[in-house]
Amino acid sequence: MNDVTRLPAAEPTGRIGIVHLGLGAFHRAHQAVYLERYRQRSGDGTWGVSSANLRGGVALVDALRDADYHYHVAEYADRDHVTLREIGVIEEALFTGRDPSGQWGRDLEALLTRVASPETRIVTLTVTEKGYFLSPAEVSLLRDDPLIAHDIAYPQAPRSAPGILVEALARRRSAGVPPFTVLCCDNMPNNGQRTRAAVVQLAACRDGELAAWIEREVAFPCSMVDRIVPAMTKADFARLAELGVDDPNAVVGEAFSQWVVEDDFPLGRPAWEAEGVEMVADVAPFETMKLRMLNGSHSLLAYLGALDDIETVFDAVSRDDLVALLHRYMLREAAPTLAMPAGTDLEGYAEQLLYRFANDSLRHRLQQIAMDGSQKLPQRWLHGALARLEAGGEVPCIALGFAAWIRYTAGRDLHGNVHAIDDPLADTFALLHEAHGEDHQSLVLAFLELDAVVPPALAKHAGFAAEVVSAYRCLTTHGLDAALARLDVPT
Ligand code: NAI
Ligand code: CS2
Repeated sequence: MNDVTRLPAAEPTGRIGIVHLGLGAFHRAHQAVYLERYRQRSGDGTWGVSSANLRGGVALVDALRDADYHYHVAEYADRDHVTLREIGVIEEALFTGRDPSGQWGRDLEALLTRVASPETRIVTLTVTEKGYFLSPAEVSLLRDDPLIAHDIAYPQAPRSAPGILVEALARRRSAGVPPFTVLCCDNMPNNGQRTRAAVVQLAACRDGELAAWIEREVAFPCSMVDRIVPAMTKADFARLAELGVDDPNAVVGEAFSQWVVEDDFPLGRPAWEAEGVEMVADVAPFETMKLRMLNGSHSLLAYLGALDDIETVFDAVSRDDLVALLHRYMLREAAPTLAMPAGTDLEGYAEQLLYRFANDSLRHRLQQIAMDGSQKLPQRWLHGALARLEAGGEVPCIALGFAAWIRYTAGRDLHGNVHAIDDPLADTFALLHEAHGEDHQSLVLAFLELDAVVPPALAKHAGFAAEVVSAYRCLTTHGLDAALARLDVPT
């Protein structure tokens, strides 16, 4: 390591203006970094963060408390250049999920009190796509999901993120406190509007007037977030220990970071623009670009690579044929579907993405990206595929990716190695594989009929179905190299 920059944390202020739901790796390495930089530069101490885990992650909450809420973020430009940043802006950590003994809601009242407090002006979220309990293809609340059914039955003791937002907003409304702004930071299209839909639909199950008030009064700006922050590995901790950082709460990410936010914060916000946050009127073009080009490429690598025992994004882009596939996918299938502001250089963006994927200091496991495919594929591939086909184009890369996803959901790679399927629809996938077995055509058609995932017009597109069936056949019979060769990308 040649170049290590060490940056200490600012002093805590005890003043909390933001509550975050979803204290995961990404929150610690993205939003918290912007806020730490803002606090240090501006001296404004009013935007401390209370961060909560609603599902899993009790150990992290407790470990952060034990460390006085200080932790490190290692930002790697490459193997030789790292910035080690100490973060102190998270000033409280709470846990409201089910603890290992089966008890729910340890810090729920503390969280609800915090969110209902007039000091809280913004609530941010990174609870993953499935944490909104919306059907991925449509924007309708999954009322039958056990957690949502619980929150409908017991709205004052909520367990889901939408449930916590509804109860906190109800408390503010009855106390005459104006509502906080809800800022979704998950990788979803129109993420603010989707969050609003989940919250309003859940509120309507409890009180129509509350739902109408939320719809009218609460701001749900959209945002596009970007920084590659893989789950920590033992090797990451060992590498940090060599740099003198012995921190169980540390996270490692790339040096690159981007945040584009719709500027709609009625109760105010930090002056994020000074830290490089792009405050804009309309996030949609940037969000769609990132989801289809970056995340769409990630998912292609995830399913194709994981089927051939490739471990990480770095390993995958060390293969020329997979890089060629990404070029072709980004420039010929994703970019033509985007309507970007004048002057946006999509070829340059694609090159930059390939450069970021080749960061030799990140061990971004393909199995991590492969999880929750049912929640990710509509926005990453399927809406774009439909748009491209309707415009008379072709989508062989997406068809191959979709075939790989179907094969991946069988829980075995092309060499027979078993992997777990981490997806809310995992049981449905297992039933489909059991019912259709080796009948490739009927298996593919059954997956295309999953209307929670596949837009109906795409499912009905005979050309797309045929392309997925041939790709599936080639992939499962002849392997990855042959499936890529069939697409005419170099092997
Ligand atoms: P992580 O695995 O470290 O943390 C996941 C977080 O989501 C935890 O706080 C967990 O408690 C919460 N969660 C999961 N399911 C939930 C549910 N059903 N209800 C409530 N909370 C739930 O993952 P990480 O890296 O923090 O990523 C989280 C999300 O952040 C991603 O799904 C994505 O939308 C967004 N993101 C992540 C990036 C990354 O590179 N890690 C980059 C850009 C966005
Ligand atoms: C990845 C993203 O896990 C995934 O599905 O595609 O988390 C990706 O790393 C980020 O969106 C990068 O900003």
